[in-house]
Amino acid sequence: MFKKILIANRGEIACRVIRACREMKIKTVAVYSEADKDALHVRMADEAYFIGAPPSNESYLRWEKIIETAKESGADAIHPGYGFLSENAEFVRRVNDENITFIGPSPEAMEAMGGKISARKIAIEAGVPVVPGTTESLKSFEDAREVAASFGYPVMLKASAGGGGKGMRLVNTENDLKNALEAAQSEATASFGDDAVYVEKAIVRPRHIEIQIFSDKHGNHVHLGERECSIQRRHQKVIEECPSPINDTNLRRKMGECAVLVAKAVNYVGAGTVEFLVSDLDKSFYFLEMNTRLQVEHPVTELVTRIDLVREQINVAFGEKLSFTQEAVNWDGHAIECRVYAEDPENNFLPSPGRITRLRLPQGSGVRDDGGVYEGAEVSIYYDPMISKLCVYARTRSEAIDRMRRALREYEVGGIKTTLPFFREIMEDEEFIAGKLDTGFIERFNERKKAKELSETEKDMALIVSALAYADKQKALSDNATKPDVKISRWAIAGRMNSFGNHF
Ligand code: MV4
Repeated sequence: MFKKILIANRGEIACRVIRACREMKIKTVAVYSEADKDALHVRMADEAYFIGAPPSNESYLRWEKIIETAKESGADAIHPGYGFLSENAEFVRRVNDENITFIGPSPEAMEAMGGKISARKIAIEAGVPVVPGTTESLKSFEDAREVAASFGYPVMLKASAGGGGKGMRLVNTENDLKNALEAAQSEATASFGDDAVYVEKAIVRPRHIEIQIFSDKHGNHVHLGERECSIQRRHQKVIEECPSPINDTNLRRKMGECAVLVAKAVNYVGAGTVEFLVSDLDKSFYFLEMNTRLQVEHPVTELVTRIDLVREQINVAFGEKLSFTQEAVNWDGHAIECRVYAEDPENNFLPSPGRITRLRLPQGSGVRDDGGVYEGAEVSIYYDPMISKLCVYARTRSEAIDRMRRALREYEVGGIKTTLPFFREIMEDEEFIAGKLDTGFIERFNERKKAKELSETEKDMALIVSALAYADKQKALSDNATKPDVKISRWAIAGRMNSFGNHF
């Protein structure tokens, strides 16, 4: 087995990888920027090396510095986590050139899936359903108009190099096409240095469901079922679950088989995720793209399958066979993840950096919190402001929701604003509870919330009016009566405190 692994990342995922390494008796090497001198991953690793200034491109993206650090520390493998260098094929080649093992797929597989157009071609070739659309970039507005007309509106324009909704435009009518095309192309050029844009038929209110796949270097490919990821804000996932509320054994098997076909087509190695859009009407599904990394939301799959995905990644990268067969994978119970961010939900989710002055983490049965901070730690402005992934696990979805409510109530963060209050509201939301999840969920949730707040204001006003009337009446009575001597017992005060000593 590897003796020492360098983790080319920070935050919760660096801590997650260090934990797996420790269980496997593998030494760990952290790297850190100026902003992360006191970060949790630095404290947890066996060794830590300074690699540069706070901005990512001066530290966590400096592949030459990272490879040099791996050599200096004697690491025999590099785990990239997610983000940063995790899907950079050139980095993988440089790592391999130094006889260091990159924990992940080959650079060829990464490149094949890196472009959406290339990924669509591979999926079609493999016999996997893709969203109806083109497999060539648009050459002109005329070209776009003909193609869009042939699929019928609404259509989606998507940048081939795109991700995170960048370079993506929904087009409802031909009148909007010209502006949308120009906007998508210029956004794609600015973000990715590649103006290739293609057309897909727009699926109305789809679910976003992904399949976890795993492959070893011996040609074994398996799937670990789905994750429901429909709840997104600005193309960032906020809540994920396993299983999907619309899951059934047949759909899971069919989607899983398709995901494995895609993995086979690129000789995939390691952990990967195949994303699909799913229509609620007939449960038809369409390949969207493949992510060639470990994903943020991997813990919900781990909780339901009880397979440690990071341990498996390390084993497979070392050349071992998968530790399980497809038949041995079984799914039990229900897991939900909330991504806790240092953002202010009452202020349009503005980042809320600063020192965490108080941190109380939820504990107890069925709770897993993958965090990257501690009480006293500083959340900086330089990186993604996710501070932890709160996951719960229970027998059923309904019990998992109860447990998530309880865990969210225990979770206290002081000094910075977090998205915890937002999750507390979602866990009470009727559509969430009913499992009616699709890409329009957050928008509808916000509308329901606004409507509810309006009716609350009306109730408050009615309450004020009746209180004033009551006060008038009391005053008239007290004019010829003596004031009673009211004593509030200590028991009554204690009864008005919640379990953490705070007044209601
Ligand atoms: C789509 C779509 C509808 N039709 N593609 C792709 C990347 C993801 N961030 C958003 N994507 C979408 N692609 C077609 N052909 C709708 C979305 C979409 C979406 C998907 C999942 C969760 C939330 C979403 C919010 C807006 C749009």
